[in-house]
Amino acid sequence: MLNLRQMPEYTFPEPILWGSATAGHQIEGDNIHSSHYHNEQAHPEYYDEPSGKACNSYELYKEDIELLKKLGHQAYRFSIEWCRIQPEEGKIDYEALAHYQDMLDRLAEAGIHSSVTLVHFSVPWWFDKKGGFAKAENLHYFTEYIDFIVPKIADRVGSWTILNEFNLSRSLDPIQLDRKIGCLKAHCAGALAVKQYSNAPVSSAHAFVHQDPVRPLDKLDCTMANLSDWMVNEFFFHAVRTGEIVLPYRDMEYMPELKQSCDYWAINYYHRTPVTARSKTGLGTKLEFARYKLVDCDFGQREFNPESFMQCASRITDKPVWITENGICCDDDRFRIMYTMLQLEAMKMALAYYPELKIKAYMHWSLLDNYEWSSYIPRFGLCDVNRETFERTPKPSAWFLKEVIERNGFSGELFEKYVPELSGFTLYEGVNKAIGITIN
Ligand code: IFM
Repeated sequence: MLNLRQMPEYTFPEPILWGSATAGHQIEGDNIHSSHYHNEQAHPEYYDEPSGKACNSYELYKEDIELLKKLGHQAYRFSIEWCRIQPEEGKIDYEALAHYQDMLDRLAEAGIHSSVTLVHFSVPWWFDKKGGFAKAENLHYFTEYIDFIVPKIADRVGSWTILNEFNLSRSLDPIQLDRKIGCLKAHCAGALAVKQYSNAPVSSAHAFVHQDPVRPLDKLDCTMANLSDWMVNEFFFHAVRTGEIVLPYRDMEYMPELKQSCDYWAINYYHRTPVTARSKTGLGTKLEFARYKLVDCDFGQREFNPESFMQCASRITDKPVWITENGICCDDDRFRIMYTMLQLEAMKMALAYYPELKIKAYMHWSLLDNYEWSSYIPRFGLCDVNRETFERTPKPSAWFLKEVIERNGFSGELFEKYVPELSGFTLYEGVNKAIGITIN
């Protein structure tokens, strides 16, 4: 068993580009022209709370860049909100453009690599109303936007992700399939358009969730896990490797341009999904020992599962891998440090097991405690954000990561420095129920 305190000093064999990631809607605040903001107002019943002012980063972006500097980050992944640039169909907001240009300039001055996401879930409300990416005839709105924005910022962007995590749905529902195909085509069109103006590497961020059969010897569990894996993961890798768009109950489409659409694999890695044939949803429950919640709400991404990173990594050795998100939501920051240690160890082991694997970047999700799409309770941040004053306060995990960055590695002694003891912490079992467990 791994003793985190006794792990030997390890330096990654190649320099890794270290940093953190955020997304516009989750941190900027008052994102009033976005689909998400609209839905939060129109359907409060689906949300625990609205995003409101989020972390007020649209105003405080200079402060955020100072924070990145202070924490030693070499790269910052953030998204440009399409709906701020085009709040209405056919209308450009030049002030918003100047805002993002200034942000990119300041990041460049600070020597921080800008990793720009063009669509991190939220899109303009006017585009969503037309059916968004699920409608093939809407694609031109996106490519027109790309042709506008990219030349205005290309000289300052270090790397691109066109879309974020459109792979996630396992659904066979026709609209979901249309959306997935639409996103794949938008990714492809976006990547090719970006390449006309920029030499910086391009990809789309893939939430790589290992689909784990609950009973590995059960034929139907494995069949379901394979199907889920195709729906969530492999359809994307397959499309980019071969140009074939292959989804169930659809004719295959061949788009040779897809083959040039990713220079690297942008991987958001958090956890795995247990898959079972013995439930209507196909989803297995988390194992009993992973049942305790690290935040006071029901939230899936709470599992420590570095092994499944190894399984994912073994499948993506054919292009450089950038970890564009990785992190955990927890109230007790010591869990974040533990989780990150285990992830670093998994990266080390993956590099040792799969010599062809190239891990080029690691961006922690997230710089700030931010709006987790429905609630502020799951806290992924390296920095706490005061919900009234918006003051940012780095947590110990932020200083821990700073030292990882400085060494391009990690050690048990570093862990010991930041987590001298692990007792007296709070876990939650079920909704709003704190339980006491002591680990010595
Ligand atoms: O907050 C999200 C992010 O927007 C996309 N990836 C997963 C994160 C944590 O849930």
